[in-house]
Amino acid sequence: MTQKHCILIGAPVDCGKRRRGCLMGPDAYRTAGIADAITDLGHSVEDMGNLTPAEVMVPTPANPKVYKLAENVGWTRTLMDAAQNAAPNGMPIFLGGDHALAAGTVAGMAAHAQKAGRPFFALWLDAHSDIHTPDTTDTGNLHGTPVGYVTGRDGFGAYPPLPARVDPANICMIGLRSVDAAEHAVLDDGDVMLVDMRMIDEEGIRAPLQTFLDRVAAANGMLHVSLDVDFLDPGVAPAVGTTVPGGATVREGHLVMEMLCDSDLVSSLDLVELNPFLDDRGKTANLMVDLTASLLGRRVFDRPTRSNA
Ligand code: HAR
Ligand code: MN
Ligand code: MN
Repeated sequence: MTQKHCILIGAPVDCGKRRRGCLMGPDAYRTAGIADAITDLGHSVEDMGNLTPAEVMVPTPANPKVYKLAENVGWTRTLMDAAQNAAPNGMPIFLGGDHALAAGTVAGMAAHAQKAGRPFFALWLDAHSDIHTPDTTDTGNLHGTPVGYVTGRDGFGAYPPLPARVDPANICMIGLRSVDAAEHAVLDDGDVMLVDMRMIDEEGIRAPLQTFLDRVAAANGMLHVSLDVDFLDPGVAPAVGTTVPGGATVREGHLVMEMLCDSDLVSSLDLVELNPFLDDRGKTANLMVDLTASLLGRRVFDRPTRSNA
């Protein structure tokens, strides 16, 4: 892949759900050596430190279950601006923080792509589809809503106006195994490319990802990758509040990242939902850093390993 300038942006967002701990995520990635892992691969890196949410006033949400609306809206404002400011200078890597942060990062990167005159695509690696709205969420946890926001669903009146709506047809979700009824209602007849765990069991993870990447390449698109810890199986990645059994293996995770590297299409990355309070001696933070390294070119061999005979 081409040499990158990686811009680490700490987003200690912890307001997207009730269980606390994701605020420690950015420092866990730093402790696990994310900056050295990147420079060891020949890229340059800068660390912007941790951001804080804008102070905003919001109306009382119609759905009384909605948790910490103002803080979520403030983070969205802050991260939307941070993404648009960083993207012209390199590849932003957002160190989460829970998945509520993606409302801001994805919207900001979509706005950047629009300014650059390029179509925008998003790859959502997650057990969950996160396409609720503040009105449809059963839990009130807004980390279940960022895809709803960026695709322009109704119900986000308290949020910043979307600078660039993301076309659902330009989103691919891989790893799905926990989708709520209200999410099915919008996904079943919609345009999002859905790759659930059964499909991965039956067909492997390579074929559907390649199909999506070919589409991004054909459109000369910019690709944002949002990697939720719970995409991975909790046996290998326990440090997450929303564990769902039956997730991706370590090798499936690496293969995705290696294919993304080969494609050279990725313009930005979210690392989300890491809760270091729940980790087992840093194993999840280390795995997330290793996956990032695979995305940026770490390989067992630098030459093709299959015989051409
Ligand atoms: N669908 C469930 C809810 O809305 C769980 C959402 C979990 N979302 C996280 N993890 N970002 O993907 O509460
Ligand atoms: Mn998620
Ligand atoms: Mn998830």
